[in-house]
Amino acid sequence: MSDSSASPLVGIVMGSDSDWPKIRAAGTALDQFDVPWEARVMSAHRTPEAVRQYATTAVERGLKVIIGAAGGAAHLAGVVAAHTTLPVVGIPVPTPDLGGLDSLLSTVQMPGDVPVVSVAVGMGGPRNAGLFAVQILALCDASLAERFKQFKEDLPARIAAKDQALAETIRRDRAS
Ligand code: RP5
Repeated sequence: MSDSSASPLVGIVMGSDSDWPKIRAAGTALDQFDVPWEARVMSAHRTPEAVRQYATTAVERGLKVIIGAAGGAAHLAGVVAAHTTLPVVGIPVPTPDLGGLDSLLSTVQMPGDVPVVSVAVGMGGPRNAGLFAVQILALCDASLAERFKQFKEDLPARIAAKDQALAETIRRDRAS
């Protein structure tokens, strides 16, 4: 768990509190690497002034990366990117009506000169947003870079353990 009193390096903004259960894996990934973060609810459409204020003051408040999550007409990450020089990662939130394709397209189809990188809708998307922020921070933090390298090196062993556990489950199922 990261030190919650430390100044946040990553800002997670979301269009609605209803997004949080779908994207909290981003915060969990940051906690895994003890990266301090904050999370805020604000909307490109419902509270445009709050978004502008947040994005324009992000650098002076010490943030290094902003993660913007929204669903439907998901313009939050793009509007944040319009107002800051920080790298912005978009999380397209799954939606009941169009399955998140709406969120994906409105997050990812940015015009030139205003980059937003987008992670996947659902699946590992929110976790990857957190991990991507860790990778950005690790460029200027040798100890974080070492931890991320160790994390990558440990992945094959974790998958091998799952492979073995699955073989054991199948063996037991067949025997019963
Ligand atoms: C978007 O509208 C939010 O990001 C959320 O995904 C969606 C629905 O918001 P609520 O109606 O649940 O507040 O702006």
